[in-house]
Amino acid sequence: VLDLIEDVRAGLLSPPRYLPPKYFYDDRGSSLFDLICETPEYYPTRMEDSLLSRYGQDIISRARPGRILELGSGTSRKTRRLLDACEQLAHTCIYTPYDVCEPALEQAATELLSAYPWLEITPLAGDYHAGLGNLPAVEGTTLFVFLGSTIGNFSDAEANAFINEIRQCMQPGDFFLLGADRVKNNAVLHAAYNDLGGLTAAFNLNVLSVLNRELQADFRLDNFAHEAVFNTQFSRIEMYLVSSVQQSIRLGTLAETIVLEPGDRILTEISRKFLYEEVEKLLADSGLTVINHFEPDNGYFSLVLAQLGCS
Ligand code: SAH
Ligand code: AVI
Repeated sequence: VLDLIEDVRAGLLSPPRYLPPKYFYDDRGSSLFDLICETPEYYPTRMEDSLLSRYGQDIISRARPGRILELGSGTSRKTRRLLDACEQLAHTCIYTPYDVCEPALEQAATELLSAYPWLEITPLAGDYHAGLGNLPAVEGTTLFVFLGSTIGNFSDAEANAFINEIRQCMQPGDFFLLGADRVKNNAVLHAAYNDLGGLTAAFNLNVLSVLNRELQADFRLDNFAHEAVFNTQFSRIEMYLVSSVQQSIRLGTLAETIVLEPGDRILTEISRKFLYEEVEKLLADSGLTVINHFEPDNGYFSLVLAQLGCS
């Protein structure tokens, strides 16, 4: 809660209002994200999953990881494609999922253990911005994995800082597998963040329930509307909660009140869309060497395997 108090003080009390995206992911938020992944409009999960199926064996046979360490693993559903590849290649390893959402981690660990009895799972619960410095050491190569284009939820500076931090944790010869969503037709992007079933809207609004619960706040969810628009200039989806009425909201724990007019907005997430070269640049800027850059025929998504050189 201390992080949340600080982040709400910094971002929510005065315009431009914003919240960091990690607060979406309480138990309900993670479940809603999972449902979003199954909507016909949200293509990134299917695209990445099929790249992982198709190239999983290439990735595992190249990296031969002693450990797969996944950042923001959620339910680890797509990671199964890498574990399938391990099985096909008779390769065993340790899997370390790292996520801020403990219920998702627990569920993933239980399900993976029954599907892959040979797998050793050592979950890490917490904020990956805080704890990367003291990862437990393991024998052999580590394959760091960051899927789902979660990198797109960071600003350029944050993304560079984050990949640099990972690079600091890497031993020479370690690998990094990054999934990143690409720039594409505006209508496709818009639909992906405005699914007709309203799941993205529910996911967005759920962050207000988190604030209500954690900060003794009294946000009324029906006083807000979901808005997600593609900002062409910054090449990113911007997701907002827009106040539909004049309202004041009490934040009990902070002893603060927020007053909102109709149309006032809270930025809850950015989701950047990258060019092919930009994805590679993110990795190269941190001193990583691109080994393979996988993409589907339509260029909708990038899955890039990179390595820290042994020089
Ligand atoms: N990798 C999965 C889930 C993506 S959703 C996929 O590709 O489908 C983003 C995930 O990152 C969520 O599970 C969320 O709980 C986690 N997450 C977000 N911010 C985090 C943080 N600061 N530290 C650790 N995990 C975080
Ligand atoms: C996790 N993250 C990469 C998702 C995205 O697409 O930015 C979260 C999401 N937000 C709305 N829909 C999905």
